[in-house]
Amino acid sequence: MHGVFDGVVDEPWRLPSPVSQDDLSNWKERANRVKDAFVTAYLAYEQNAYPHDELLPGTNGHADRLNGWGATTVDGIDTMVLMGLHEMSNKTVQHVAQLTFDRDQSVQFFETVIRYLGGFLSAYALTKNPVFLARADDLGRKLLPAFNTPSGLPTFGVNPLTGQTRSGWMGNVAILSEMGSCQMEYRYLAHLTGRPEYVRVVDHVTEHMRQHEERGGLFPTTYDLNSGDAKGNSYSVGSLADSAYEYLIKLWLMTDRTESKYLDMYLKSTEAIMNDLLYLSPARQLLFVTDAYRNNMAPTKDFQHLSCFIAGVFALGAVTIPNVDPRHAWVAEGLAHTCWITYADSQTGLGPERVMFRNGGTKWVDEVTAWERAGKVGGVPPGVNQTAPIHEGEDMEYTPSDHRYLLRPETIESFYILWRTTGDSKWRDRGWAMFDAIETHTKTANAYASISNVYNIPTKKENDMPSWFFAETLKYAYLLFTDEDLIPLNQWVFNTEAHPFPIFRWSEWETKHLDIH
Ligand code: DMJ
Repeated sequence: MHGVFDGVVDEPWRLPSPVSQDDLSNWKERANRVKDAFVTAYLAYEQNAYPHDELLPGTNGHADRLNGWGATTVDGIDTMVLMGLHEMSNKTVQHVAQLTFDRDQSVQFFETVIRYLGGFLSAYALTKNPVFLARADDLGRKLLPAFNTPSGLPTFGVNPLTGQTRSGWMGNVAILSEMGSCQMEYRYLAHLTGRPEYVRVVDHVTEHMRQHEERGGLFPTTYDLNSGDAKGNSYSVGSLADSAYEYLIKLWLMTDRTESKYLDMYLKSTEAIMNDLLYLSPARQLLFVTDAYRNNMAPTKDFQHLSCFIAGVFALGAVTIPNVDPRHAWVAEGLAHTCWITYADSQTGLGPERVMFRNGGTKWVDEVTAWERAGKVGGVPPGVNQTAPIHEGEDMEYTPSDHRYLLRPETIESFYILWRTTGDSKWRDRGWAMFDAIETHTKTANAYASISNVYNIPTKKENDMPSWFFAETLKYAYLLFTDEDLIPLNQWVFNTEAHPFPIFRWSEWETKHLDIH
């Protein structure tokens, strides 16, 4: 089994064999509980909200914040397939087949790419039903006008019928997470269709990012759509930024580790993240990732649930990058632990949307370097300890600044990747505690709902059940508990909405025709 402190890369990957036979029935049962949760929630959506985007679980109403194309259905198809819910997934084919995109409406480019395009592509990859590919190709083409800007960076919104673009709430800028999270989808689509324009538009964006690396590998969070100049005031791996970093390593993995430019960018980025954005809390030695101001690199000390995905990204790099610095595995372990602590410290066992660390805090890179120089006393790097959750009256060292739990996936996502790449069963156990808390504290009469405060019991339910609950949270929980390795990480790579795409290699013809370089 691959130990997290080995810093060894296996060729081919040596992924752990899951669990001992003794545990089998227990975990199978747990996986089935997740499947039951999916079925319950989806049926409630189907009965009360289909074909709209999302169920409003408090009123049994519906919301159409994601184009009104049935986001919950499309986001959920691959989860249905993986859970073996074939009757349910077969029913979605008809829904997808009748979707047309010649609609005079403005849609959000990023959300449409990661949820709908990503959903169609993974549904196609898993079922080989050509309906999904046809819709993906149609949608991919209709969204292309988003790139018709002087800088070539995509706009916030685009009208799939007229090609008219529109700016979003931040004005005439491209947001880092949005411009950096369309490359996997369009490149895989180009592989399936042979259309060079798909590669051309997204490779231009990645190249733009490469030319705007700062501090060795960080990217500012916004860019002027006309000049392409960086405008953002901060660096972050959370809101406005997150998946742009995730896609660097995933682009390298998706084409079977053949395109080293993505690995180079990823290694530079992670080095810069480790140097500039990682901090340690003084007492509990909790490793956390925070934003820093671009002008003086002062940390905001803000720690977001959204940022918890990056523990899984570091874990993936730790087992796939040849001779990678062992710090990558330590960061994965330490950050995932802190994400867990924010869950385990709370009354509900669910993690808040945001917390603010207090009382100073030191840069992790300085502490770890000092620890190494001093002869690695104790054998465990700073921030990689396994601190227990807090007891009544003790200081958490952070103040919750947004108390909600929005059924988000990032923490369980990282646990799943850590479980599959390290074989350490604590990630599974913690994931189970998390799912148990979801069952106990987010369940409504017939579905599940975001909650307004993870520190108050009984919980107040919000009238909201996001489609990512179906695409990501329940999928990662199921994959974490099921013994069968349904999506081996050396054959598949997940987009940022947890839609798995197969790892492939460009053929010689594709390299020329699609101008892969
Ligand atoms: C999802 O839509 C995606 O994971 C995205 O990258 C970030 N936000 C949500 C889930 O929290």
